[in-house]
Amino acid sequence: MVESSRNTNTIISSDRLISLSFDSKSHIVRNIKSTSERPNGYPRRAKFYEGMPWRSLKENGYKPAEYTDPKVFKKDKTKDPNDPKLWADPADINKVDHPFLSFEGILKIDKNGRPLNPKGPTGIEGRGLLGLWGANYATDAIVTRINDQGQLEMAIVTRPGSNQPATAGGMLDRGETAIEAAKREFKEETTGDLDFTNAIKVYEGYVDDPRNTDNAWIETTAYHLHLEDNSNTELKGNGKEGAAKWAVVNKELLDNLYASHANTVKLAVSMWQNKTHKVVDKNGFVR
Ligand code: RP5
Repeated sequence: MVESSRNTNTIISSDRLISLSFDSKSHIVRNIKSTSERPNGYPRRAKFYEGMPWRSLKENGYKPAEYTDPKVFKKDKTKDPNDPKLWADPADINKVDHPFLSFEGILKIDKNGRPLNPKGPTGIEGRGLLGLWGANYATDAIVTRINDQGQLEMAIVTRPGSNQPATAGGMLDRGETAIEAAKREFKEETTGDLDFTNAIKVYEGYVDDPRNTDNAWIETTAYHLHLEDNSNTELKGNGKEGAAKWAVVNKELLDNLYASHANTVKLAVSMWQNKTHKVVDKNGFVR
């Protein structure tokens, strides 16, 4: 690796990849993509008054369309509780066999017994493409290394359909812990078989995912694993998630990452900088 002759003190704040004002406590995830984007098949998202409490929305003209994808009904786990290939809740909210919990705190429940999105309305009711009423738990594996040019790189996959770059990740299988799922999903999506024992949990909470609805949304546990510098871990796509590859962690990548992955990657880099006393600049160079 080329020894960087750059001196950490010479990096001016505007050159930093992670601004000095970014802080895990002050940086919260809001509904932006969950109210402005929608996957194929979703109806248009209804408009609503920002900041209006749930109880006042419908009397003030909020008319969200009801939508649950047909494949969610097909995957209703009450059809055969022992079939691991069935992952969705029943359509009848009163037959749901789990409490409505969230990393974001106590959830509001509407008059029909449906859990309400902790970040507010999304313009669509029902579950969309998500199987569970309420939080659908996922995991994200942020794996980084420093390349021969002295730049921070991370393993990325491309989302089917949108082709957006994303961290490797996925939904938790029944009975699986988040760290187990992170290792499994990373291997499934990149073929990289890594030891996540030393991975650091950098985020646990809501994801601003275009699939979210008023009654179903994604919450993730994101881990950061930094490999020894210029690790030669090879990455190969598995066809489903498209090409898996190493990409320099620069401003352009962060601006294009799927859902709120930019938030979790910024948290990971911010914590890594604090631990290593190094700074990543906008072009990904580590100083
Ligand atoms: C995002 O969707 C999560 O952060 C995670 O990366 C991903 C899980 O959904 P699938 O990859 O299983 O579609 O919200």
